Order: sequence, then C-alpha cells, then structure tokens
Amino acid sequence: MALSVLPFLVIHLLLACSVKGQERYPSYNFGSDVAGNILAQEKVMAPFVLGSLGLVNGSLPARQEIRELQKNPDQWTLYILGLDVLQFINQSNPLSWYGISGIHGLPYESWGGVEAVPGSENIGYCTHTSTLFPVWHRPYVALFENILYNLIQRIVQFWPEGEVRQRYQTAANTFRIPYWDWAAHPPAGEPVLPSSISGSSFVDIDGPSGVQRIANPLFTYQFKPLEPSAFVVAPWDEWEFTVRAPTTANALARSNNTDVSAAIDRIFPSFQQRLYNLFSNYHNYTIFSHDAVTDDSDSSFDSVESLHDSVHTYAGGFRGHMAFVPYSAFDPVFFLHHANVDRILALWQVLNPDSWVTPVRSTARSYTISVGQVLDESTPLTPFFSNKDGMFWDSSGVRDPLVFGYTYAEIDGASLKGGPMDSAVRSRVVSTINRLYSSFSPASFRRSLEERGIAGGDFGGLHSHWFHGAGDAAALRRFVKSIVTRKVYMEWIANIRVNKTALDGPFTIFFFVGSQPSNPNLWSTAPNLVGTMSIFTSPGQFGMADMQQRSTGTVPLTAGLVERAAAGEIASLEPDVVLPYLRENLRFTVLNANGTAFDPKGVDGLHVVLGYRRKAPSQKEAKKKTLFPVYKATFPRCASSSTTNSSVRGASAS
Ligand SMILES: *[C@@H]1O[C@H](CO)[C@@H](O)[C@H](O)[C@H]1NC(C)=O
Ligand SMILES: *[C@@H]1O[C@H](CO)[C@@H](O)[C@H](O)[C@H]1NC(C)=O
Ligand SMILES: *[C@@H]1O[C@H](CO)[C@@H](O)[C@H](O)[C@H]1NC(C)=O
Ligand SMILES: *[C@@H]1O[C@H](CO)[C@@H](O)[C@H](O)[C@H]1NC(C)=O
Ligand SMILES: *[C@@H]1O[C@H](CO)[C@@H](O)[C@H](O)[C@H]1NC(C)=O
Ligand SMILES: *[C@@H]1O[C@H](CO)[C@@H](O)[C@H](O)[C@H]1NC(C)=O
Ligand SMILES: CC(=O)N[C@H]1CO[C@H](CO)[C@@H](O)[C@@H]1O
Ligand SMILES: [Cu+2]
Repeated sequence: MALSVLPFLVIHLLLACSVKGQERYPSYNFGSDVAGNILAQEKVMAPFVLGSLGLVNGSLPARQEIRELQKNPDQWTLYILGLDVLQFINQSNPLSWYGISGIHGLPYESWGGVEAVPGSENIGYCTHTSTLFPVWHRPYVALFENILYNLIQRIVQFWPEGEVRQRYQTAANTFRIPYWDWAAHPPAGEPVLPSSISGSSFVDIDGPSGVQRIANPLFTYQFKPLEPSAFVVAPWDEWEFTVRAPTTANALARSNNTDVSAAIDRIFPSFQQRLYNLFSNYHNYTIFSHDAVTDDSDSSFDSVESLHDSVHTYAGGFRGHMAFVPYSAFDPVFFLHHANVDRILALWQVLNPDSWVTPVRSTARSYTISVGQVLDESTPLTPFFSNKDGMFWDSSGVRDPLVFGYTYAEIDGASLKGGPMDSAVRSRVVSTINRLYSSFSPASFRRSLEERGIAGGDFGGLHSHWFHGAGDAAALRRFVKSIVTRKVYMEWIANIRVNKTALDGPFTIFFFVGSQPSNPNLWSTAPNLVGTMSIFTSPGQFGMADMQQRSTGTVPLTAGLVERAAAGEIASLEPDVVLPYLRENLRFTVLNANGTAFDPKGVDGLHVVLGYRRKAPSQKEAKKKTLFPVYKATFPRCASSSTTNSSVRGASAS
C-alpha cells in the first residue's frame, strides 16, 4: 500500500473540471483507501507473463457481443468499472490503459524490457501488412483481457461481504471481454455502432460505493496527462482525449460519433459481404490473413486485415485516433474491434483447420521485425511473454484460444489446435455465418425466395436496406425475377491494389454509381455510394514511410447494383447489361485523412479491376442449407474479353 491517499483525491478534483470545451467526468470513487489499494497492487508487474484465465466449473467462458454482455447487468457493471480503473491507473505503469495501448504504436518505447531491433526504433510492436497480423493481435487482445479480468476480481472485493458481493463474484468469474460485431445486423432500429460506445460521454454506474456519474470509458480515453512529445504532430499532440471524426483540427475538437455512426450504417452491407466472401472463398491462411499483395494473379484480393483496416478508418473518421496505426489502440473501441477480428480468425480456423502460418518474407517492419526477415510459426510475438524465463508466445502457441482461457459461443470451447474438426462444431459455425452474414448475398436472397415465394411485397430474407426508397412492389417483383431466372445469379466485385504510402497517411477510395456529391463530407452517406476501400497506415513522420508496400482489398458491388436495379436503372445483373452501365456510371475517387479530395490518377499504384462470376447453386447447397455456396475460387480478370478494364472512369476530384 505504498501509494498515499492524496494523489487520488487531487486527480479527482482535476478531472471534475471542464477542459478546453469538453466536459469532464471523474472516475469512480471507491473511497480513497480502497482505490489506493488497487493502484498499489497494480504497480509495475511487467514483464507480465500472459497465461490462461482457466475453466470455470469445467467449461470455458465465451467472449460475447457487446450488446449481449450489456444484457447481463452485473457483468456490465464490472466491465465498465474495470475499464474505468484501467484508465485511471497511472500512465507510467506498463499495465495501465496507456501502457497497454502504447505497445501497439506510439509512444515508441520498449515494453517489459523488450528492445527494438536496430533500425526499428521508430515504430510500434504491432504487425500490419504482415502474415502475423491476426496472430500477433491474439495475445495482444488476451493481454488486455487478462489485465481487465484481474482488476475486476479486485473490484468485487470492494462490495461488503455478503450476498451482493457473492453475486458479483459469480459474474466476475465468467467475465471475458466483449467484441463488437460490425458485420451483423444490429437489432431493429439501432445503429451498427452500439450506443454504449458512441452515445454519451458519461455513464451512471451502481458500484460498491453506490451510484455515481463517471466518464464513459467506452466513449473516449482521457490522457492523464497528455504527453505532447509522444504524439509527434498537430493536432494529435493537442488532443487530451481520443476522438472520432473530430469536429475541428485543433485542440477544441470533440468527437462527432453521429457522423461515424451514419457512415458505418451506410457501409455496413459492404462489411458484411466482404466477411461472407472471406469465409466462403478464402481457404489459404497466408492470403486470408493480411493485405499485402502476395502474388500478381488477379485472384484473392481481400483479407481479414483489409476488412479490419476499413473498420479502423470508419471508426476514426477523418483524423480520429482509430484511423492511424500508431494512435489507434488508445481509443476504447479498439479492443472491441480487435476481439471481433480475433473471433473472425477463430471461426475461420474452424472452417480451415489445416491452414495456418507458413513462412513468408516480411515486407513490413515492427519494433522487433525487420523487412526481409522470414516470418513463420515460431517467430516470437513480442512483447508477450509466455513464461518467466522470457520466452514469447508464437503463432504455433496461440493457435488454440484455449491457452488463454476464452472461447466464442459458436465454438463453445472446441479446440482449434489444427487437425480434424468436429463436424458438429463446423456445422454450427457454418450456420452461424449463414445466419449472421449472408443477408446481402444473392445466395440467401435466392434461397429465401425459393422458400417463401415472391408474394406481395414479401421478399423474405432480403434486407430492406437494398430497397429503401426503391419504388413500387411491381417493379421489385420484375427485378427479382430477372436476377433469379434460370436459378443463376451474378456476383460483381471491384478488386483494388494500391501503394500504401501513396498519400502520406490513411486514405479512402470511394466508388459511386453516377456522380459523387460535390461536398466530400457527404460522400460517406451518399445514396449512390456502392463501396469503399480504406488504407490504414500513418503519416511518414511516424516512421512508416520507408516501407514500400502494396496493399490489396475488394469492394463488393453486387448489393449496390441490386439497389440500382431496384431503382429501375438496370434490368438485370447480366454482363451485357451491367458492363455498359458500369462503364458509363462507375466512378471512383479518393479522400485523404484530412477529408481532402484527391484525383485518383495522382494516387501511386492505384489499380482497379472489375470482376464478375456467374454462380449456379450446387445440388448440395440447395439441399443442405448449412453449406456455403460453392464458388469458383477466382474472378476473371477485368481485361479479359468478357469484362471491362480501365474504361471505368476515375472521377476527377474537387
Ligand atoms: C460453479 O457451480 C456451482 C454449482 O452449480 C455454483 O454454486 C458456483 O457459483 C459455480 N461457480 C462459478 C464460478 O460460477
Ligand atoms: C504517475 O507516476 C509518476 C512516476 O511514479 C509520477 O511522477 C506521477 O506524478 C504520477 N502521476 C499521477 C497523475 O499520479
Ligand atoms: C456531426 O456529423 C453530423 C452528420 O455528419 C453533422 O450533421 C453535424 O453537423 C456534425 N456535428 C458537428 C458538431 O460537427
Ligand atoms: C497459400 O498462398 C501462398 C501465397 O500465394 C502460396 O505460396 C501457398 O502455396 C498457398 N498454400 C496452399 C496450401 O495452397
Ligand atoms: C509508393 O509511393 C511513393 C510516393 O508516391 C513512392 O515514393 C514509392 O516508390 C511507391 N512505392 C511503390 C512500391 O510503388
Ligand atoms: C492534413 O492537415 C494538417 C493540418 O491540419 C496538415 O499539417 C497536413 O499536412 C495535412 N495532410 C495532408 C496529407 O494533406
Ligand atoms: C478488354 C477491354 O475492355 N479492353 C479495353 C481496356 O481499356 C482500353 C482503354 O480504355 C480499351 O482500349 C480496351 O479496349
Ligand atoms: Cu487494428
């Protein structure tokens, strides 16, 4: 109990002030002595050995979707209090919010005594555009979960002994961090970004010392204090808390979560289609895992990393912390996002139990990885210690989440260590994926039509999003018939490659059918937006300029085209109809991280290829709804005779 009571009280007084226009709320006041107690126990423990949270009553607790967790009031209270305490702990502690977030990017300092390799001092430990992208983030998220879990166990002890404390203790034992599923339909009437994250800067919480109004730890992280030198350039070196879609480019900025939420709601069908496509068509870990251009064929453009990149830039909005690799981990939404990325990896592992990390030469640096180094299953995932002797976790070791003591409901504790997969687990995962993520796929569209028939205005599983404002039911029926005749439908996609450092920072490529609105602020929510691809990186000043990386991703066009068809602009999805239409109407254009428009012609290495494939449902698929549609693995090249190429126009900017 080395820590005196005084600093705690002083901090509370400071936080109650209003700082530069943003109202500040305090942390939870447990009573000074107990809080001092937490802090004392939480004093520097690094190197922290990351291990398993273990089984509870013989089973493995599951990470839950954040909205599910919120339905359990006791666990929700503990979650909020745990985050609050984690954010309250002195930043100089490596196990504080600041210390854990700082592992990912800025400030570029060693953590747990794990030093940089020569030439990599000016970058974080995180691995991006790297085959280790999903596997490095697995122990990173587990570290966050471990620390939070430990804090929550202590918080429970602050309730007086008795029935209530016992209740919280039970809730605490099965606590695992939640994830934010940005690809599943939100409950009716709710936005994709949960209001618990975006709705309010404060929250009323009923903790051990009664109900208190505290800073919402999911809304922002308040630096305590901001260390301008760690944040290098304006305006980040002036922002005393993390922001999303900041309203200004100076210290007065506040988050505009309304803006972020509206943009995510508009793009969410694209997130869902990309995810569904990744599950159904990507079976090679190397390609699935990361967004580097792995070969020069025109197949397999997408990756879980590229999709994750888009979520980062959308959650950040222009200039927000989430949109920049070195700042992103400070925003509370980061670990919710990455828990979902980890879950996607786990679900993918069930479908592809034999595919895992194989040796790949690195094209990117991290704090302990050099360009050109061969990355494989035993490359240390630094700085995550697996034992007291200073050994690190590696990709082989983290393959099965069991080693960290968590699972996901769909997997329910099944082992992911590789080798034969239980067919019941596989079926459960496949049907979950079909249930959550197939509603924008023509496959599910057709299926629901077959099941329910095309009666009246009832279009079954077809989400109203497609047809919002689409006109009369008769036109819709005609259209539906046109895309299901001969039981064949077309899938359309834009494949994109681009130089990651082309614009000295993050940027987004927007695809429109027809002209984009003249005001770039309206692009993200424009009705004729069909998709975007986002580049998640950082300006050269942060030390990523020397990496000559090409990045790749996809923009699904099918849903956007269906929308256009429903609006009466095209009669079918057949190439003889769609190709001339896209040649005439598809535009792409670019915004940088400042929200400034750029002529795509000036974006280094930008290469857009359109592809389509004709998809006939297999007999198996028709009979057994638990199977994915069986797609051909590759798209035809755009430049082949049946498709289009550079005749797609880049709209000129501004
Ligand atoms: C384990 O099960 C017992 C008996 O059902 C129950 O009383 C106890 O609370 C459970 N433990 C936890 C940590 O949930
Ligand atoms: C955090 O810890 C450092 C080093 O022990 C100390 O100098 C600083 O005053 C502490 N900050 C707060 C806000 O208590
Ligand atoms: C926040 O974003 C919304 C939607 O884009 C916009 O209408 C509003 O003016 C913005 N608010 C501020 C304060 O900038
Ligand atoms: C997976 O993709 C990589 C990169 O294209 C390739 O080198 C490797 O052979 C593929 N693995 C399998 C099993 O096809
Ligand atoms: C990427 O773009 C930058 C800036 O235009 C350029 O210096 C670099 O050579 C390009 N790298 C590649 C791999 O094309
Ligand atoms: C973005 O804006 C900041 C100032 O607000 C400026 O310093 C920076 O150069 C701009 N970046 C780009 C890529 O235009
Ligand atoms: C196959 C195809 O459509 N090729 C076209 C690619 O773009 C050039 C330039 O617009 C056309 O001349 C080709 O005919
Ligand atoms: Cu990330």
